[in-house]
Amino acid sequence: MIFIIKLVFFLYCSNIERYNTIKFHTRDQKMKVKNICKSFEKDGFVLVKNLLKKTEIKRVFSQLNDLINVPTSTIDPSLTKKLTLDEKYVLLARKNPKLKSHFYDMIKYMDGLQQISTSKKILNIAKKIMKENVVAVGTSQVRIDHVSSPYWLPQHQELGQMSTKCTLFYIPLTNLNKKSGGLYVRPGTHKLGFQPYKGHDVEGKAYGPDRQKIVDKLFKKPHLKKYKNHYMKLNAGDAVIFHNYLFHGTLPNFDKKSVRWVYIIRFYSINKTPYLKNSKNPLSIPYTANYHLL
Ligand SMILES: O=C(O)CCC(=O)C(=O)O
Repeated sequence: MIFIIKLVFFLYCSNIERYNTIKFHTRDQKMKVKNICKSFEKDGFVLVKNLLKKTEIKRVFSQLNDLINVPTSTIDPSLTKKLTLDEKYVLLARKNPKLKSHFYDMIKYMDGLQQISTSKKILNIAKKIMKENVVAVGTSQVRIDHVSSPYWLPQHQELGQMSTKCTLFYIPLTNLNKKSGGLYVRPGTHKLGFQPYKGHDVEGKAYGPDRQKIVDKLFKKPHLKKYKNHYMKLNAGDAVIFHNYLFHGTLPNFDKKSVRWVYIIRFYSINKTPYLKNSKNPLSIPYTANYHLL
């Protein structure tokens, strides 16, 4: 725990606005997208303010509430009106963790979220960044972290996906700050390409928090020392768009009063999809694959 608190402090100290931040809802969209692509290429990520409108976020929360009412009413139907969405989620996690997971699994099928991931503005950015006419809209999910949830992820590159070329959109649906944690990245590391380290061939969640120490050790090597961690304070609707080889991780939510809701969308390059190139390849690239050879 002390290690995590130190990490949060360190990340805050290094939170200098050296990186490009682009405001989305202003004139000259073409220029904006050009700048987004430029920053993405240089740093491996770009922060786009206000990518989602307030109305879009409101709609997602309204759908999440409708969705969670179904399992919540199995505990007590009157709770659907009495409790907030956060309260329902925490209650479900405590009283029926299996049904809480079913709620989580169903989120990605909600039409409100699918509408966002296939919206013109988001697809246009993804295609321009990836320089492709067709992209595969991959697994999108809403990550939910409350104070005792163990799902925050030590730093990693995005492996185990459909394609070796992938662009991620990390979009908080609630404001994030020092307490509620969230995403941090190591700018520029996308240019390193695939970087193997002890345990990279195991999914982050399965490997456990020791993964962070291994990654920190990797970045103590003389040629990697220059890549420092960077935390961004994000508001609901902002987006961090980042490259799959950019080292990134999340910090736990220390805020007892609020649940962290973050929408994540992944876009894949069809040209870098091994499944399409060899009949023996599985749809998702195994973590154990040698990414240098793909
Ligand atoms: O939101 C999270 O905790 C994890 C996000 C992330 O790093 C990922 O999905 O790869």
